[in-house]
Amino acid sequence: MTDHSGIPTEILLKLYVIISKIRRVELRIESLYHEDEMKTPVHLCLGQEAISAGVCATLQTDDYVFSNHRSHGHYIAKGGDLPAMIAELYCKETGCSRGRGGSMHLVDTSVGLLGSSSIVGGGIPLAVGAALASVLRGDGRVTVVFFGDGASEEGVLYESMNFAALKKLPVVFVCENNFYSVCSHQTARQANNDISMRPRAFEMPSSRVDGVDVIDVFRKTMDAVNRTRSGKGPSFLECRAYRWRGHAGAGDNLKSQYRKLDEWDQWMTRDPLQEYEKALVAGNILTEKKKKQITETIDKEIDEAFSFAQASPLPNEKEVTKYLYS
Ligand SMILES: Cc1ncc(C[n+]2csc(CCOP(=O)(O)OP(=O)(O)O)c2C)c(N)n1
Ligand SMILES: [Mg+2]
Repeated sequence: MTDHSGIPTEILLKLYVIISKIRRVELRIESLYHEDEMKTPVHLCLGQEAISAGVCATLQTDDYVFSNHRSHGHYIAKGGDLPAMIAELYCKETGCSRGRGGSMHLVDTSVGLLGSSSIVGGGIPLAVGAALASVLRGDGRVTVVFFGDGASEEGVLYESMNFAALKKLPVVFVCENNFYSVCSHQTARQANNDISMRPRAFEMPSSRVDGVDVIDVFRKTMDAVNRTRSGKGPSFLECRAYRWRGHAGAGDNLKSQYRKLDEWDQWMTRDPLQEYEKALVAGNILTEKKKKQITETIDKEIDEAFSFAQASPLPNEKEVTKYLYS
């Protein structure tokens, strides 16, 4: 684990709270999903929590984030309203997209989360557009876009990187490389699997990040965000971590045999939450008492969010097309 010295205790604890919160929300969704009351596909980000937490902790509330189908961690880390997120999963009128979007279309403009897209790669050009708007308005905001290794195969990424580099736009491209696009391993899809190398064709700074290590994520994103905020143009981060569950829905899909078991075993030795917890305890930043307190507070928040969602009304049948763009 990367050394955390020099990072204020308040930030270190905030990172811990966010990783724990994402973990516990995802586990709760997973445990209730079989009830079939959440009428939405879900793409859990278990195993990838440190990326959302480390990236978003470098941003200000009014900085922009664009997310993808695996959106829960991004939403929570950017400070999105939890009851509204859970209500969206239950497709309720009180959801953050009024129950019309479900898990893949989370949005909370009050904290700069301008949208999530189920179109693989769909958020990338939107993020570049938002960054261009920030330059034209002179608002000093930074935009971050999260996308997967599968999205890195879409042509739109290369058009977008070129334009962002040309115009020195304040955008940070964050590729979450979990090695799979649905059930296809990266090596079965990409001629060169070093994604971090590709932005260099546009003379864009790019780093490989250990996406299990929240401090590595935090430090490298901080460099990229500071650089872009000072007008020096975009950066690219390839954050490597492992998707613990199947592509969509609850549970793992080891039985479908598209993963190699030794690969799985190796990644299961690396838990972003446990590794960080161990480092904080060793650094006397986290005590058992504090840990218990954090966990209890999060669980209470989750209980309330689910109760709110379950008790909320569904959209009125006559209004299902309201708020939809056509
Ligand atoms: C343009 C487009 N192509 C294909 C799909 C179907 N699809 C949904 S998710 C997904 C995998 C994306 O993989 P990756 O970008 O690595 O994200 P991950 O699911 O691993 O987080 C695919 C192919 C889609 N939604 N949009
Ligand atoms: Mg992937």
